[in-house]
Amino acid sequence: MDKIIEAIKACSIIIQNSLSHSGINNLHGERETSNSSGDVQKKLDVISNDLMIDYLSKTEECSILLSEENDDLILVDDSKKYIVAFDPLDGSSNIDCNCCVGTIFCVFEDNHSPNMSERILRKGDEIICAGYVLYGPATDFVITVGNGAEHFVLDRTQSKYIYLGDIHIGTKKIYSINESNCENWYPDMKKYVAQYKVKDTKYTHRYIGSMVADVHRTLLYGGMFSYPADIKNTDGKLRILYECFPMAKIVENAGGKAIIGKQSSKRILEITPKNIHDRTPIILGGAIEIDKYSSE
Ligand code: AFP
Repeated sequence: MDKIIEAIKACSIIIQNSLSHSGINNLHGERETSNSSGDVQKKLDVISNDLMIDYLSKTEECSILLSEENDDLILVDDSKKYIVAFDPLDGSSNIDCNCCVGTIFCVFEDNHSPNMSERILRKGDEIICAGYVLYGPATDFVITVGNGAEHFVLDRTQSKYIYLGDIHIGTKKIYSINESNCENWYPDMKKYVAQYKVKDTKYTHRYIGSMVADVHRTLLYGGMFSYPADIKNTDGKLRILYECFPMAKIVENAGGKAIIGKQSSKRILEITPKNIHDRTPIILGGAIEIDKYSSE
């Protein structure tokens, strides 16, 4: 699996460079295509996706790739050991205004089941490695392989990641959610978020609208991040396989919790998706914040 991690690090350095020069190189703006989710693709979404597929395929360790940008699975080499699910450039609507975006991924061991669904649609608890890259003022790489969540930062002069330490979820009082949807939330979510606004015990609100940045802040500073279900988007917005699973795995291994919400305190990692691009509502963060949620 080392080669997979090295490939993702190598891609991230190229993506970081492309992002830094995207204005100069006319890489802002949209293409005329949409991805599997119907989202309009940004030019850098496509560049990052091609890069990830190319580098991961060349590791000779991947059997199957599952990307946000591809409707179907990408069969690389049936005989190899690992399945990698990834979102090459999450939060890309933030690129043109120079806000943080990220790459998210997780790895499963291929069980080589003759039934393709059983092979690729696996429970989150089966993930053996998960991580993300945050392209911000610095480029941060966070990864979990087994226990703990390790934090690296890119030394741009040497194109090398430097280990900063392990992450233990912070304790600051911050809640992070797109409040413009509050009218459409279900009663459990309205009740849950109301607790963060109670006089004297009130939390601060922060929301970037870029999952990697919002989750990274939640990990380092503390609090909770949520993209809940509502009456318009009954499964929320975020994808299970390559957005919610990796983040849930990292948050749990950093000492936090990640649950579905929507009348359910079930762990995100207990979900088994039915389709590659399935969505789930999510609430993640410190144990104190997640325990405030009640499904009633
Ligand atoms: P884009 O990739 O279209 O920018 O969407 C980003 C994202 O999938 C995720 O990173 C954010 O948490 C979430 O959407 C923000 O969605 P809202 O704009 O609806 O709050």
